[in-house]
Amino acid sequence: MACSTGKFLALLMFCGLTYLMLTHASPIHSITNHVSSVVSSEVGDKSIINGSFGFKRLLRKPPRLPPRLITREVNSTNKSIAKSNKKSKWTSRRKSVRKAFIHAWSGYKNYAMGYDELMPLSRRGVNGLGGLGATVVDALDSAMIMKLHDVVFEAGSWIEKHLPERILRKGQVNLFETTIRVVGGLLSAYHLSNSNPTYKGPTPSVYLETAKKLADRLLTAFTSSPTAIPFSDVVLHDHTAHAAPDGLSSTSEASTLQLEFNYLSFLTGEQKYSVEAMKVLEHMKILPKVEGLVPIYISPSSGEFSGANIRLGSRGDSYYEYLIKVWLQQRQSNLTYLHDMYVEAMKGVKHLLVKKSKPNGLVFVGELPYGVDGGFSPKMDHLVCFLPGTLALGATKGITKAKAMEEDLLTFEDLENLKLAEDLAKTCFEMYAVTSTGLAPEIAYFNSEGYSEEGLDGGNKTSEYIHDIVIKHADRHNLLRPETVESLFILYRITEDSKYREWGWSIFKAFEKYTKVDSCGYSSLDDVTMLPPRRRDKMETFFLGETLKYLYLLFSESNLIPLTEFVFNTEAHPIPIIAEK
Ligand code: DMJ
Repeated sequence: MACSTGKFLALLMFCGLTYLMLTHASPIHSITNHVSSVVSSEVGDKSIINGSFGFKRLLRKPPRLPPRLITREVNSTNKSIAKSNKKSKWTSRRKSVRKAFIHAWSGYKNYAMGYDELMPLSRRGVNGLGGLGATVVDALDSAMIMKLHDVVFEAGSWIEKHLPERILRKGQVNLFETTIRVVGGLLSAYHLSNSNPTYKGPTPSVYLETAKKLADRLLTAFTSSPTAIPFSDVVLHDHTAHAAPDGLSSTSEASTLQLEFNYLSFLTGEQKYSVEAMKVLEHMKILPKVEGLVPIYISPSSGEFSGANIRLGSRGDSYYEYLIKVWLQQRQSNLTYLHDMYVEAMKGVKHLLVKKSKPNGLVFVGELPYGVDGGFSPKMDHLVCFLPGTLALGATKGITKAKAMEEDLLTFEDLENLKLAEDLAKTCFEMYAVTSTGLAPEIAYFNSEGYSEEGLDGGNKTSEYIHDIVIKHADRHNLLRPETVESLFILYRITEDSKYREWGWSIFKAFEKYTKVDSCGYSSLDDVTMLPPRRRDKMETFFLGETLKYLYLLFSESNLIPLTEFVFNTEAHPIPIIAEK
């Protein structure tokens, strides 16, 4: 009996101890188990090194955990979160540009509809371009790209109702301005609306017919000239054309008509537009040049360049732009002369016009006001800021740098031009960043070898380049010009470097802060170095046609108006590349 009582007590103790072992795990122990069970998926059975929780595992249900990701999956999840954050950042910035466009358009529509431009402070319209409603046409394809259906409808309906009649009735217009803004805008609207039938407004053929009607009148500038160089002005209502008062045409103006006239010929099947416009470039091909560079004036009566002034700013700029773009538009073998002229000109630019500023080495493009035998001027118009974009486009022909490198398509010269494009884009951006307003002046000078001027800085004392960039009093205005953001857009597409997007965003913010007129549109400024800056009471048509369009595209995906399928005319109207035959 004593023995069996002892056995019974021993059995009871054993059962009690077993019970305690199975149920009395400490919380710390339990966390350890949890961690171990998580780790176990990575380290396998080695995790069961302490042994003591073996029974408990059998009896307890493990806590429910989210599916475990392996490191590779964690990384790719993090990457896709970062990517989608980045995407939504640019989507929201793109929306801000769209909102700015709506504000600019509403101001124009409410106070200046049908006039060439808006005066946002006086809240009225002004006809500075001959009275063809230039803002309506310049803005239309931007509205299409931004999918602003109401604006497309309003602009399209105005064009259908008023423009054909104005083309017959209006007086003097400038051949170049009318071609790049109105003909270019109509042709681009034709293409975009033809390929997207959801736009409200007139049928696409209205845009094409109106462009043709206008071009038929503009042709007089070519046909009445004794040489291949057209007269600069046309009187619409009486089909006449004449030279500017000094008898001269700007070189850039005569050579910046071809994308538009070629495309019109392609669409209508009538060769006369292309034939007349291309005669200009064929003629310029044989004229004497300075290492590919040309004077900024040309005479329609003699067909010769006039004077020796060479620059890539006003009156010279888009000559160089169209050499490469007209070649890109068709890439036909009989146009290789344009590519050759472009290549030679860019060599000339690098040899004769590119210099570095002091003390911090910004690369800039200066001028030869008295030709190659006269002195060098370290003056650079904001207009020259089209060049970084053009150089990048000329180097890769619109594909990304990465793809061009991968396919071994870039020559030494292409790489050199791409590098110059990047350097110049930085300089153009610094022309904004150096001022108090964050907006560039119309013209900047650069302290450099043989030139030094102090006390004329942009006002932003925190800029590293405050001593490099000189801004003279007469040059401190800002007309809401597009050239820098145009280049940032092209460089972003080609290099895929997001710094160009960030630069564009800071320029956009400065436009918002200092040029927006709350009650109506946006205004040019008198002095970008002053706070607050004085306003000029003018919203140029290219603010809607170019500046906001390029900013919108800069913040959009690269498949929106791809550079491999379109060339932008000099007023930012995308024109489809004509497929190679
Ligand atoms: C526009 O009309 C065109 O971009 C032209 O080539 C130059 N000037 C203005 C914009 O600055």
